[in-house]
Amino acid sequence: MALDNETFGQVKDTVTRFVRERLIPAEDTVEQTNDVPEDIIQDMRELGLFGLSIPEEYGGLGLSMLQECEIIHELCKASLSFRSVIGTTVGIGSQGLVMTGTKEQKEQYLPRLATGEISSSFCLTEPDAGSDAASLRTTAIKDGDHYVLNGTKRYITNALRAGMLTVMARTDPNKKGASGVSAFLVDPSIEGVHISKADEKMGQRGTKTSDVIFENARVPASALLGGEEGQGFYTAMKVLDRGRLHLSSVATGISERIIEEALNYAAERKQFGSPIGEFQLVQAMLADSQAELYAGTSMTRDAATKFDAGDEISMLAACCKMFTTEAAGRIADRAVQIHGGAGYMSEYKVERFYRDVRLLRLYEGTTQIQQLVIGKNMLKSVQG
Ligand code: COS
Repeated sequence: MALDNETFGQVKDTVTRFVRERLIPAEDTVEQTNDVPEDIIQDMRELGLFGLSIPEEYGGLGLSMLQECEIIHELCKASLSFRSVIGTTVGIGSQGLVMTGTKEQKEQYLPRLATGEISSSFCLTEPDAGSDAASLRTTAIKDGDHYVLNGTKRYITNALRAGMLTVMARTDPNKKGASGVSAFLVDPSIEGVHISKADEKMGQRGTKTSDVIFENARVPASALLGGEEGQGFYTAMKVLDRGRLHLSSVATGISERIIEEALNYAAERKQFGSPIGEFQLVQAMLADSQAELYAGTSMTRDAATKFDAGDEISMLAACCKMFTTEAAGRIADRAVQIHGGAGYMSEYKVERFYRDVRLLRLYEGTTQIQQLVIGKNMLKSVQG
């Protein structure tokens, strides 16, 4: 699925304008209030941003992966909290349903997700199951025509805003690994689901993560994603493969913005009688950042194009996520360096962005997990 080029061009122009005219001017408010204003979220609904990846037949824009990456790159030229509001609905929260949901499940949730009437979250991580996702302990035990969920999910982005949770839980506690895990679509307003207050974080103020606790939460058997037990972990992995391309565009978008901040500062700030951008050591930092941005956007475009063609992209997505998020860290660090002492002051945006991008190397799989995925796939290609 993809939008025709002309309509896509219009959507992209609209997002570019929205970022410049609405989001960037609201960045300080988000930082001060630790929240994204409701009128901005309403504008995002009206622009169709919640429905970027949802098929047109369910009311979304039905973008291809390549198109989604381009829009996310544009959106992430503003503080990352804005993208976070739509991020789980566009990405990991809804894509299990899009990929493997039954017709009834899609009809139940996708139209409301596409308009932003409800948001979704992806509940995989637990207090004792982070990188080792297959060791998750939340259970979903069959009881007549229901499943009963018990367990705790941690750092769940947008759980406080969600109307639908995609929850990975163990339906067969006797099977310890991946094959005992199933996925469920859970309405968080049902009895037995508790969402904790938002976590305090290093950066990305305005994004909301919390614990989701299940205490004998009864969901109908029809909530089992795809109607099949034992598929939850595999679905989660496929969702994360795709999510890592989305996140690579988050990294390249904010990197472009950070370079712009550093470049503008270097062109204006004078020392030793000249703008500091005219000094070769400052140019070297700018050049390294620009080359890394170009490499990151090019590889993400390439992998997204291959994803759209139906190729297997686990390894490429991990390469993109690892490279672009590590590069974003270096780019933010150089931008602070170019700003000198000013770069450490919250008055300048690079101080904030430096903290914000630190998360990119951690969530949806740490850099070390990406290395494992790349290494395993490389070996598989020679060992079969
Ligand atoms: N697509 C489909 N299936 C996949 C897959 C993928 N990308 N990756 C792995 N699988 C399958 C494997 O084929 C294997 O299948 P079998 O049970 O039939 O053997 C199963 O899943 C388990 O795979 P593997 O043995 O590689 O699992 P491990 O437990 O060793 O680890 C990693 C897998 C580390 C890659 C996984 O746990 C992971 O991605 N962890 C990070 C989790 C993460 O990103 N968390 C962030 C939470 S969301 S913000």
